[in-house]
Amino acid sequence: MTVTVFGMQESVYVRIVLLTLDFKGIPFEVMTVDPFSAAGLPAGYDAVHPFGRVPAIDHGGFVLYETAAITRYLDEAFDGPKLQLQAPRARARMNQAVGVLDAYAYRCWVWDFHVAYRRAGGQAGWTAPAPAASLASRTLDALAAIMGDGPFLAGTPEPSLADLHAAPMMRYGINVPEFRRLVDDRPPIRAWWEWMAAVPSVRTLCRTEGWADQ
Ligand SMILES: N[C@@H](CCC(=O)N[C@@H](CS)C(=O)NCC(=O)O)C(=O)O
Repeated sequence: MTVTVFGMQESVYVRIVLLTLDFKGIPFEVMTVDPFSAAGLPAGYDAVHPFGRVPAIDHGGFVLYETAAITRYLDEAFDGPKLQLQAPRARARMNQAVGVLDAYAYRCWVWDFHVAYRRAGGQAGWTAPAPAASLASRTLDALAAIMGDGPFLAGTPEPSLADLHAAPMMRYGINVPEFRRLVDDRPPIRAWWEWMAAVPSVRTLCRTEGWADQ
């Protein structure tokens, strides 16, 4: 049964769900909902997502919002590679990485770096405000610490939901030269991104129209 995803492809959180669907091999369709469009949300969308955000899914009448809930549901309800670790400590590390990404990395990497850089015209010498640069370093250090010997973010030999949560945020952040230098300074994170960036669905689903990804 096809999963319907409500959202738009530019959204980091929608991309996380789309990557999860792709890694699991689950058929899906996207129903475009863009909270940032001039037209606003479609009538009735508050019955799908009471906070008016994306993504949400509909799986045979089971409607669900909140990305971390959606990805865990998709992993558990469908066959395909298991994207959650079974061992309690490994699962805790995976959930910890997702928590760090949501609470500290998303706003910094996507809005304070990528969006601010683009709004400033994408100039080569652009620098982020000091608090954002500091937070970017701390989030990258925190993820490197969780990752340990890696190669994936939960410290595992195979990708997990943590990696799929991080990739769309990294895609946006790393387009900014200053952010890219911070990643280059952390070889395990750089090596992780090299692997993720080469995944076909990361290349296609995390592509921004009209923007040359670095
Ligand atoms: N906690 C939500 C966050 C989703 C979220 O913030 N989505 C953004 C797009 S990436 C959105 O819908 N923003 C619309 C708005 O802020 O009005 C989740 O995990 O799904």
